[in-house]
Amino acid sequence: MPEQEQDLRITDPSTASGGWGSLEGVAGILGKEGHALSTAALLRKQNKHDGFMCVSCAWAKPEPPHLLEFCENGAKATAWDLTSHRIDPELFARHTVLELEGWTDHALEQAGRLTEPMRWDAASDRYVPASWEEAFAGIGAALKGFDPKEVVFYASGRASNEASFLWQLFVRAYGSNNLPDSSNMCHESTSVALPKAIGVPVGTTTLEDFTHTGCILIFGQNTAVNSPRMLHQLEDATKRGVPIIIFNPLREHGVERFTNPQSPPRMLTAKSRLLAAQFHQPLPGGDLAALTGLCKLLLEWDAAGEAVLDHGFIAEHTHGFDAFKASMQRFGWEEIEARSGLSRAALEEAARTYVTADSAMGIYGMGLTQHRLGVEMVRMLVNLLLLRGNIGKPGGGICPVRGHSNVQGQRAVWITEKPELAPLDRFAELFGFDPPRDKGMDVVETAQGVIEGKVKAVLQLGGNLTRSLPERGLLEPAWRRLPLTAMITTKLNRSHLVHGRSAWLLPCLSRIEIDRQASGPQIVSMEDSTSGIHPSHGQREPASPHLLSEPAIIAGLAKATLPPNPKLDWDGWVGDYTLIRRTIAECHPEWFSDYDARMRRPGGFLRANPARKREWRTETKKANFLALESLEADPDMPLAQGAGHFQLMTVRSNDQFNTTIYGYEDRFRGVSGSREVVFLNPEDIAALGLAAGQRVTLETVAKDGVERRVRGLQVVPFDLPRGSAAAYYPECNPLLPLWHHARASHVPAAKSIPVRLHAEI
Ligand SMILES: Nc1nc2c(c(=O)[nH]1)N[C@H]1C(S)=C(S)[C@@H](COP(=O)(O)OP(=O)(O)OC[C@H]3O[C@@H](n4cnc5c(=O)[nH]c(N)nc54)[C@H](O)[C@@H]3O)O[C@H]1N2
Ligand SMILES: Nc1nc2c(c(=O)[nH]1)N[C@H]1C(S)=C(S)[C@@H](COP(=O)(O)OP(=O)(O)OC[C@H]3O[C@@H](n4cnc5c(=O)[nH]c(N)nc54)[C@H](O)[C@@H]3O)O[C@H]1N2
Ligand SMILES: [Mo]
Repeated sequence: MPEQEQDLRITDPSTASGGWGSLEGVAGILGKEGHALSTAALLRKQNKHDGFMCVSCAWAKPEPPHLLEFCENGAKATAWDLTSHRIDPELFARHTVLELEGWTDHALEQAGRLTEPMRWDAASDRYVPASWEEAFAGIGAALKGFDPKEVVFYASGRASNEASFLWQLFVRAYGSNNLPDSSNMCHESTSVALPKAIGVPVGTTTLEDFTHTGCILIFGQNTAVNSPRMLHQLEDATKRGVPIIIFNPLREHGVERFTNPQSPPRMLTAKSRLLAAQFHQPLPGGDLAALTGLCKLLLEWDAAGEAVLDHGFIAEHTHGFDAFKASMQRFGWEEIEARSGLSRAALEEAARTYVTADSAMGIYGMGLTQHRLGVEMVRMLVNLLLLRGNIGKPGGGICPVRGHSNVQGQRAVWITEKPELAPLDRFAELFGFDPPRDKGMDVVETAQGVIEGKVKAVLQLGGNLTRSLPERGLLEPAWRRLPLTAMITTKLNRSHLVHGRSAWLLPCLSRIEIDRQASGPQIVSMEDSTSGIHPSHGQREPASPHLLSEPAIIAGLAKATLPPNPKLDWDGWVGDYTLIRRTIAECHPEWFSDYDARMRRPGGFLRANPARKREWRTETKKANFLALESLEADPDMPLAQGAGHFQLMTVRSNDQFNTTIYGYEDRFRGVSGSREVVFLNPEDIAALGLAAGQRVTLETVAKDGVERRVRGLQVVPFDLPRGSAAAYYPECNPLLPLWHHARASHVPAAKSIPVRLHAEI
């Protein structure tokens, strides 16, 4: 069995610097996956116009690109996809599914790429090879027997625009809007907050803004780990003297310091540079109060005669300012300090820097969105920007840093459970079927439906839901009762082992591989965090001759499931993906006109964004301030007050991509050998009589009668506020109750779980 975790080692994280390690580090990654040096050459094609778009994060791709437009984590992701390891049918012949369940998440994926379609055989508890024809016919026959409203079609944010468009078209033609995607666990708080605030569901900043900005605010986004290429822009800004102000309960040393390894000689010699001008450590969820404090200071200073607000912008472009201002006056400093965990002096320092700059950007990630009031937190950050006209001006804007490499694009091509977001009338006109108009299920509703037995089948275009969803204790047994699960996937993961009573694995090409169809090799496209749309050209021969592309698998499923309809030209689309892009453009010309030609230009193209031009497509036709009702960021948290109680944030390490665990080294946090850890403040450790390395159990504090525990976590001292704790996702997902999600967006509140800690004997 492949490599397992070893003993925990803890080192001083303050000596770690961000950036992307050394050439040696990258070589080590390639070596582990059995790569020859040719992969190192391939990395030079990563995120380049004539190359392929990285399968890791969604950060923007500059034009012209840097010499090496990839980072350590991007290199890991490429190596992981192009591994020389294969899971061939013999592995399944040797191991029952029950045996494979004993493997770690790391070991399952490290075993290599899946090579042919497989069907679970109940009699032997083994996956056995099946032909594509059998797979499509089997799944199609099953789907025809279900009520479409009982079937869920999840998409994880990696699939291309072309695959995603076909996926939602298939699902809607089948009769369902059950199209949840990874965004539901991620930036859905953004997709709900921003349309109400500024009339677009996506960020307004572009790379260009980094070159103009006077100040950068970062809330709850771990740049060095999750979008490392942004460190280029942050470093350039720092060189221009632009202050970077970070709000994060955890002292994330990787974001604070950075080593730029752009040229090989410098990689060995480069010194780290301090990026952060200020690092504030609020309590988890304390951002709501911290942002209130910042806004309040601006309002107070302006009232006292300092011209810190952009009154012209507020008058011309915004709505709701007076109600917002009144709401800010309701909150006193004592409450702001207590709830944010930050002093008034610290907030004054940040506010002073913010008002001194002519323009400022608000960058954020899961530290804001994955809270009970995640939507309100995003709105408060917009409020702060609106006060100084920092939306739609060069160097200003809101910048949600997206997760998966095409999660933003998927939503743009209508992977959404919300029917009002898709051009359904246009679909009816173009494709001659009547798309369903009722709301579909998001991921939380899907999990609830599975637990209650109302969902009959889950099909996944990527992802690993039994690991990524909350409430694992109730979910796993319910998942096994599903009549059907079918997974379009590249590698083996736990959701393939915790499967339905009939189960299929449908292995697909990685986008880094050459995708040959009737008209020749195909290119696909994705949208980055700044709405930049780029082509991606496959580079390598497929991992196996039996793999199909995602569009081809979706078309196969559609043809086996749907009644014939000449307007749904599955074979034509699969034969030539330019026809898919043409169809997407016909569905929404404003965003996608001339799609194919525009994306082939160097740098691709930016999808239209009216808010960038201060054109507000909101109900009021203005940018809307939100008046805040309360500073309580988490109505469930009073449950967790008392000795041994903590507010738990689940976070990512530098050695994972979501549920894909590359290894056991989180060098930015000084932890290696194990992921079974909990980070605690040294004073809390002392107060509870604990010691570093000691094993503890975390138990969720809730009054719903459900027992949620994770045992055997080792204590790691770390610089974070007292009363808060951090541990890794997905290992700690059994602690996250399904009902503990953002009120307005249903994003699981993974950054604030009320827990009690017990020492283990
Ligand atoms: N290498 C790598 N890259 C990735 C991913 C990966 O797993 N690995 N995942 C991708 C995906 S899908 C996503 S969504 C993004 C996620 O990227 P991020 O948005 O960076 O998400 P996290 O790492 O979950 O958490 C971000 C930070 O929020 C902080 N935080 C936690 N709670 C709070 C809070 O209450 N307030 C504030 N201010 N900060 C808080 C944590 O300490 C952490 O540093 O990254 C994408 N890129
Ligand atoms: N507690 C807690 N829970 C969380 C989070 C958290 O911070 N804390 N973060 C949430 C977030 S932001 C997200 S985005 C979700 C992610 O949740 P998911 O989308 O469910 O999970 P991933 O780990 O991104 O999916 C990994 C799997 O995708 C498959 N895959 C990889 N590449 C491809 C490909 O090219 N095509 C296809 N078809 N399949 C492929 C592989 O089988 C791989 O095992 O998790 C969420 N869950
Ligand atoms: Mo995400």
